[in-house]
Amino acid sequence: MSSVLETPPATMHNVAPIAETRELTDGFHLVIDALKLNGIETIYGLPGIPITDLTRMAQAEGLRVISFRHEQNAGNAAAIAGFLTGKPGICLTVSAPGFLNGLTALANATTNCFPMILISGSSEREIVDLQQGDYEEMDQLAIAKPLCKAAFRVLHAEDIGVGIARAIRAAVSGRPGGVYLDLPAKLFAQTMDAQAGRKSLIKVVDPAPRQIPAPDTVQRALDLLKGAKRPLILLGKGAAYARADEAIRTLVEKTGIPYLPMSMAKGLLPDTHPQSAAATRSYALAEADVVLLIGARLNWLLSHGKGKTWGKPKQFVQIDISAQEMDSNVAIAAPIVGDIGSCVASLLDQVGDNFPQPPKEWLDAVNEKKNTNLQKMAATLAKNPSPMNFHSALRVLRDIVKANPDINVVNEGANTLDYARAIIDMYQPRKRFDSGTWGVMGIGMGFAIGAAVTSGKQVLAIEGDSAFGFSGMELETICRYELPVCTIIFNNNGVYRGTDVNPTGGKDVAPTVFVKDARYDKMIEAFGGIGYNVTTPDELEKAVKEAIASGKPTLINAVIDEAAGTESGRLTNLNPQSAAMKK
Ligand SMILES: Cc1ncc(C[n+]2csc(CCOP(=O)(O)OP(=O)(O)O)c2C)c(N)n1
Ligand SMILES: [Mg+2]
Repeated sequence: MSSVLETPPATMHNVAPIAETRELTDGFHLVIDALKLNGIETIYGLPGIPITDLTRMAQAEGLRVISFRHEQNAGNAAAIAGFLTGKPGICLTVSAPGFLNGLTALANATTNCFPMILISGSSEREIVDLQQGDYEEMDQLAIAKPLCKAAFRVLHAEDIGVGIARAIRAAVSGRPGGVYLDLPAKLFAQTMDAQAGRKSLIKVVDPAPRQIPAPDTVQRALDLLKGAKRPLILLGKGAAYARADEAIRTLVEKTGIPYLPMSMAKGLLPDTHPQSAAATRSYALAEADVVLLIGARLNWLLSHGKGKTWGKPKQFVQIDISAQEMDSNVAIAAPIVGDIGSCVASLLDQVGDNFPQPPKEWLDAVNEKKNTNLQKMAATLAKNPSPMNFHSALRVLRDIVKANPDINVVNEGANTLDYARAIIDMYQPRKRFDSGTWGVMGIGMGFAIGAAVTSGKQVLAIEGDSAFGFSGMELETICRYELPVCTIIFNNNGVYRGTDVNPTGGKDVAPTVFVKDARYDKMIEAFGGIGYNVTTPDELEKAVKEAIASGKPTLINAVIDEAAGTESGRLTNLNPQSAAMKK
C-alpha cells in the first residue's frame, strides 16, 4: 500500500484509473485532522522547509497557529499550554537547527513534567542515514530520544493517526512529559484515499487514565500521619497539575497539618491560608517529623530530603504517579502510587471528620515563627529606598496581584525570581509559571505567550534583565497577536547585580555586567507596544495599573538599585568554590 501512496497522483492514474474520481487526502491534512480530532486547538511554531505549508493549511483548517521568532520560545509556550490544559502543547519546527532550538524546551518540559509534543520536519531518511550531506541533515530521532519521554517517527501517511495517538498518550499518561514526533519531508506529500485516511485516525480514549492507589498503601500512610507529632504537607507542581484543587484543600484543612507550596503550587490554596507555613519554611522543614509530599519530588529544590535543611530525622509519605520516584533520594516510609486526584480522594475517604489534629505545641510554634517573619518582611517591604530595590518594587506587584487574583504571573531571573516567589502571594491555582526544576532562564516570553493564548487573561511577566534577554525578541510576537502581556524588567544592569568590575582594569566590562541604564521599554515601542520607564514604586504602580487596564502589550523598565542583588540569588552556595583560588 505504501508504495502506491508514495507515488504522485499521476502514477496513481496508471495503477488505478478510478483514482480520478476518488477523493484524496495527504500527509499535511492527516496531521492536521489527527490533531483536531484529539482536541488540539493551537500550534506554537516557526515555519520553514518542510513544514511551511503545514502551518498555512493548519490555519486554513481552523487551528490557531502562533508563529514565533525562535523555536525555543514556541516550545516553552507549548509546554506551559500543556501544563495549563492537561492536553499536550504542540510545538512545530523545521529540521536540524529548528529542531535543536525546540529541543531545549522539550527537555525542560520533560524535566518539569509538562505534557508537550515537539513535531519537527526532517530531511530525506535515505540521505541522512548514509550521511550524504542533505539540507539540514540530522538524525533527529536519535538525538531527541534521551532527552524526552518518548520519540516516534512516521514514514507512511496511513500511520499518522497512530503516530499522533502514541505521541499524545506518551505525553499525558503517567508522569507527563515531552514527546518528539519526527515527520520526514516526504511524508507530507504522500497521498491516500480520503476515506481510508479518515479511518486511519485515532481519537485517543482516556489519554491519562486514573491510577487508583492500593488501599493498604493509603492506610499505611494514614497510620504514619496520625502518629506524627510535627507533621507537614508539601505541595508540588504535580499537585497543581492534577486539578484536584478542592480535594487537596479539603485534605489540608481536615488534617489541620501546616503546608508548604513549592513555587508553581503557590495558589493551589491561597498563600494567605492560615495553615500556610511558607513564611517559616526553614523551621518547618527542619523540625517536621512526618512529611507528606503531594506531587513534589525530593530533588535539589528540596535539598534531596536530607542534610541541614531537613534537620531532625523524619519519615516521608509520598504521593506520586511514578513508582520509581520513591526512594530516589531518601527512604520513603509510606509510598502511595497513583494519580494525585485518586490518591488524595482515597486519603480523604479514610480521614473522615475526626482526624486527630496535630499537637497544639507544633502548630503554635509554626505560627509564632511565621508571624515573626511576616512582621519582619512587612517592615522590609514598607521601606522606600532610593534607588528602588527588589523589595519596594515587589511590594507594588504583590498588591496588584492581590487586587487581580486571576492574573497569570511568569517569573524568572535570580534575585528577581527568588524575591518575587517569596513576596508575591498567589490566590488561585496554576497562575504562577517560572524557571521550574532546572532553574532555567529563557522561559519568560514563551510562557507568557502560552499562558495568554491559553487563558485569554492578563499576564504579568516579572523578569530579571538578564533572564529577559533569552526570549526578548518575542515582544514582537506578543505585539503581533495583541496579547495582554505586561512585561516588567527588573533592570539592575546585569546578571545578579550590575556592580562587578573587570579586575584587570581593561576596557571590557565584567562578565555579569550589561550596558548601564538600558531602556528596555523602547524595545516594545519598535513593534507598536507601550513602554514605560519607572524609577519609583509609585511610578511602577501607576504603569502596571495602566498596562493592565489597557490589556495591551506593554513593557515596564523598572530601574532597580544595581547593588541590591546577591550572587545567584538564593543559590550562592551552589557556585563551586576552589580552595586553590582562596587568598
Ligand atoms: C539557560 C540558562 N543560562 C544561564 C543560567 C544562569 N543564570 C541563572 S540566573 C541568571 C540571570 C540572573 O540575572 P537577572 O535575570 O538579571 O536576575 P537578577 O538576579 O539580576 O534579578 C543566569 C544567567 C541559567 N539559569 N539558565
Ligand atoms: Mg539583573
